[in-house]
Amino acid sequence: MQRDRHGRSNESRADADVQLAGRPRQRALCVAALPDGDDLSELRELLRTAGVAVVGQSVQHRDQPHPNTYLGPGKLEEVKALAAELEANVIACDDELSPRQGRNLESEVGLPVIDRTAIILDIFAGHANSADGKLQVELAQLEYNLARMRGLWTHLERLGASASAPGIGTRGPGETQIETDRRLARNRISALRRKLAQVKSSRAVMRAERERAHLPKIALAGYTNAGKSTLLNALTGATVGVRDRLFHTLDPSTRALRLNGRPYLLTDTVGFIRKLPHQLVDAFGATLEETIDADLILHLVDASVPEEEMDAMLRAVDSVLDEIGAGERPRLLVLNKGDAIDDERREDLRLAHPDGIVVSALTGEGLEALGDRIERSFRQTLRSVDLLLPFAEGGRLAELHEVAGDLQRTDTAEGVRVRGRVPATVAERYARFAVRNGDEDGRGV
Ligand SMILES: Nc1nc2c(ncn2[C@@H]2O[C@H](COP(=O)(O)OP(=O)(O)OP(=O)(O)O)[C@@H](O)[C@H]2O)c(=O)[nH]1
Ligand SMILES: [Mg+2]
Repeated sequence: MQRDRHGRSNESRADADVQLAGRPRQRALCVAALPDGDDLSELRELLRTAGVAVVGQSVQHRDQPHPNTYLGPGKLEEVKALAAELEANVIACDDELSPRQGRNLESEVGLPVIDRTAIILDIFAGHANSADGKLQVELAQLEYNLARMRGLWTHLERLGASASAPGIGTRGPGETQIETDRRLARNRISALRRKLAQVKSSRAVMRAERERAHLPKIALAGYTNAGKSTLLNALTGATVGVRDRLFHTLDPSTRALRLNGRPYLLTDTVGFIRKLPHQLVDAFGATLEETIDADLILHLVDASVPEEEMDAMLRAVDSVLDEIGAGERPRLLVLNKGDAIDDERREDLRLAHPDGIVVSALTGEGLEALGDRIERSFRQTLRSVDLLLPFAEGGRLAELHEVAGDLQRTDTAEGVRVRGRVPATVAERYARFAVRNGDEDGRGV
């Protein structure tokens, strides 16, 4: 089967095209203001995922986008002509546009403009399945739209103010409508925030239940389409949906994972992207908490793409992890799609990322080694614990046995005294049963 550099097969692309057939086609001309280069492949991929056809692209090299029109005046003329020639009916911009830039660009080129954030929000809206996911997307979309309404409103306000004296009759007729819309949007935003807060607390309950199982938690994080869901399936035998499209997974799913008989919990969640709209990071806070909470983060990256592209993806994920407060969590770099790279690239990867581990979630290559690395990283944190489990907590003993392997147990009058070595995170969760702190006992035996 032929694959392109994204490891995508021709067949799966054909599938996507078949699915799109029958839908009214938007024909987009992609534009971007970049310091250098002209790679808009990701924007094209986003549009493909959103079901929009791409008819061409135009890049202007500038250090910063034009503050009023995004592109400079000369370039705007060129884009207008190109759009007419290619029969584009929409302009797609690779950055989030300020409300003003969006408005001006539309009127200069005479076509509707969609920016990167709107495209990503649209994809999220199409992929959200669960009730939570839908709420989160709606919130992000409303916030995006509210900012644009405000832009329009200030614009009209300025028109009104230009009349002789402000007062009754100077307010544009559109303004009151917009104020109403804004008020409705704000009310809806507050309602959504309240609902999401409930979701968050019920998630916290679920998490607390899982924590009662005291299992070490691992989260998959990575750029969208890196293969996170494929890896979850390969490691746990789960059947989480996998598709060659961006942002296929929006809802977290957690599965039990066993490595050499020891149990862990593995969570797959929403993918990251460069310039991830902050509205989404905000709205998906509850979902992303699964990542923040993990004892170990597997940072998965598609290693089959060129080095610079891979670096950009690694950096994008790092910055989102920082932003959500997971920057300091222990991390393991997993270089996926090893089946799609040649020996030379493999060697380059080994030199550039000595700590990384090459795997293929598709063929299973490297998964055993990955399992060993996961185990090792937990083993490095092993701490001695000396616990007294009251008889009423007898069920925990079995859990502890699973996580710890060797346990010394003695029955006493108050309960079962247990000594053994467990990963630091597990030790913390059992701290309240501690007879003596593991640290006093001496680490690293
Ligand atoms: N060649 C190759 N393709 C892979 C591998 N792992 C995943 N893929 C493909 O990459 C695409 C994306 O895989 P997913 O598992 O859906 O990726 P994801 O990271 O969960 O993506 P999102 O949920 O969209 O963030 C699919 O077409 C997979 O078949 C791999 O090891 N090798
Ligand atoms: Mg996925």
